[in-house]
Order: sequence, then C-alpha cells, then structure tokens
Amino acid sequence: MLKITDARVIVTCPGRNFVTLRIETRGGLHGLGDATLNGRELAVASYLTGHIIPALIGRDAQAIEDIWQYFYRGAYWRRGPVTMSAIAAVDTALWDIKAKQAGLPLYQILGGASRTGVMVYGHANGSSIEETVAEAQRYQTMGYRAIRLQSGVPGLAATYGVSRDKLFYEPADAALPTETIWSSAKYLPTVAKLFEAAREALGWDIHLLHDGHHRLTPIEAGRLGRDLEPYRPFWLEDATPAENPAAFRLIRQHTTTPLAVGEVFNSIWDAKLLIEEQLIDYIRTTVLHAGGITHLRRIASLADLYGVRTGCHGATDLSPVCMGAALHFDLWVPNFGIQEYMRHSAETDAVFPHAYSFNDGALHPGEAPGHGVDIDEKLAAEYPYRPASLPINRLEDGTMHNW
Ligand code: KDG
Ligand code: MG
Repeated sequence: MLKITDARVIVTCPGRNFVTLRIETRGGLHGLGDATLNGRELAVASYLTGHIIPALIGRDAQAIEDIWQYFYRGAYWRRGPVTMSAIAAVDTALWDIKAKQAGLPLYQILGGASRTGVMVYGHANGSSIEETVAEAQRYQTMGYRAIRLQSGVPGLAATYGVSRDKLFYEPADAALPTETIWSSAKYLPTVAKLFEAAREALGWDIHLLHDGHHRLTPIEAGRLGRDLEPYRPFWLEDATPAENPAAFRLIRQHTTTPLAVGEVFNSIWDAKLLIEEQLIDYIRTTVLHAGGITHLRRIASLADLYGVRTGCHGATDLSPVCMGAALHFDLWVPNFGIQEYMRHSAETDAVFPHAYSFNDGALHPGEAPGHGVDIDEKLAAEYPYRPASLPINRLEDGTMHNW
C-alpha cells in the first residue's frame, strides 16, 4: 500500500489558465495531473476540492483502476467534461506516481515504445491564403512533417484558428465571450483554394490537416471533404457538431477525405458508434478531457479493432502535464496516428519544466521516471488566475451558431 497523504489543486495563469492536481504519498513520491478545462477552470478545481480530494486521501495510490472505478462508477452523476477532467487529473497523477515508483518512464509501464518518436502536427495560420502558406513553409523548415492550415476568410472579420499572434492562438481572449460572425457560404470556397496553394508551395511530401471546428451541416461537410480530395488531406477535423454521431454517416457517403473528431468527447460512449461503424479515421480524445490514461486506453483499444487511429488533441489549453502524459501514451499505443502540438509560451514552459523534446517533426517524452513533467510552484504563484472565456459565434443575421 502506498498511502495518499495529501492532494491539492494549483491554479496558475502564465499567459493562460491552467489547473494542476498534485497528489502526495507516504514516503514522499508525488504525481501531477492536468485538470484544465478552457474557460471553465474553476468548475473543475471546485469539483476536485469539494468532491474528489476528500475521498482520495487515505487510498492506495497503487490501485489506479479501483480509484478510477470509484470516482466514475461510484458517482451517480457520470460523465461530462468537468467530472471526467477531474477524474483524468487523478488518474494521470497516479500513473505518474506508479512509474516513478518503478523508476521508469511511463511509456515503459504502459507496454514499452512502439515507435521511435511521436509525429506531431503544428499550426500554420494567417489572415490570407498567402500568409498561411508562408507560415506553413516556416513550419516545414522547422522540420514538421504535418501541418494544420487555417486561414482568414474574405468578408469575415475573425475566424477560428487564425491568431493575432503567430505562435500562440489563444481563443479564450476576454473575461466574457467575444462575439464573432460566421458564414459557411463565405468559408467553404476558401479551404480548397488554401490547400491548392499549399500543395503547390509545399509539395506532396508533407501531411496537411484542417479543422472545421464543428461549424458545418453534414452535407456541407461532405462537399468540403470532396473538394479537398485532390489535395490528399491527412484529415478534416470536427466537420459537424460532435453531439450527433449519425451525421457522420452522411459525410462518409460523400467523401473519402479522412475524418477526425473527438476533442470535446469525454467518454467511450461518445465515440462508440463512430468507431464501430467506422465513420471516422482518427479519434481525437486525449488524456485530460477523457478520463485519463486508464479511459483513453480503453477508447484506443476499441478504435484499434476497427482500424481507427489516435490523433490526440494538443492545443495550448492542455497543459504540459497533459502533453507529457499524452506523449507516453502515443509512444506506446499500437494504433497511433498523430499528435497535435501547438507549442506553449516560454512562461508556461518555465512553470512546467518537462522532459519531452522536439526533433525532426516528432516529439519524444524523454526518459525521466513518471510522465516527466513537473511544476515550479513558486513561479506558478506569480501568475494568478484571470477569468477568460472562449468566444461565441453568430451568423450574419444574428442567429447563434456553433463556435
Ligand atoms: O479549448 C478549445 C480549444 O482547445 C480548441 O478550440 C482547439 O480545436 C482546437 C484544436 O483542434 O486544437
Ligand atoms: Mg479542433
């Protein structure tokens, strides 16, 4: 028995908000888990301090599966992003402790490395097609083998994925939601033009990705997928709102462009139909919002049966703690596809010292025992929480739309 003696929540804002759970055990080993839910950080912090931590103290840190079942099956109110992010933080911290106890990097505990590195995709964005393609060329020079392309849309003042700052796209930009205006009619013709220009400038020896960010109807998504086919995209992500998996049947009828979805999923039940009917090619759930390594492993195993590969969400609102854990998972998981890597700011990297490193288009989690990510609490305390919300979207006539 390795008794859990204490656990606490650390909230910090080195440029953006992060919530971290720290679990202490008798003997001095500690583990960290990311509990950040963009724009809803304090809801998860409160769930942890009010409901999880009091029931966690005194338990055996080695009993990861039992603790996962205790907080999932043992709760009458199951699932949802707040609950599952809190459970994920506990689970990640416990896997960190188990690997540290063994003196091994986490991927060795999961089953060892299945590959030499984790292929990642970076974000190239710009206000115009020209700017986006130039930015993609910069990523190509940095060694990236996969690049996500998002460009501004003529006639729309702002759109998802296009930052004001080249390195860090942080949509949660104000205490209350910023309102943006959306038009699928204006957006749709721009994407194929962007991909055409990108193939011309970057060639074919590079993977290109695009995120629709849940904005299209199924038939619009089918058309976009078909328009992109000549440019062989790696994937079209989140083409329609993710709540209705049946919509993907319609998209699939119309295009062979590979489909990815799931960054907003928090349980295997969200992904079951999509995987079993082979309606998607990549499942985007990650360690943090889908119940930790214990649950993500279950989702990936189901996906493997149906030829669906992983493509873990890795935006900057997932902290380096989540990234570290995800990279160990990615290095092991047999049906790995790709990992998103947006890069954190220098301030964030300083607050979360980590063992992972980038080389030749791939990340490697490093060989430090555990998941290899720590927190400098003194530095973290210098960045107090700042309220920040994700934007909302309205159509041009004022109707509320999906952001
Ligand atoms: O919190 C929301 C972001 O993580 C999301 O908008 C980023 O869609 C995203 C992506 O693919 O990284
Ligand atoms: Mg996305």
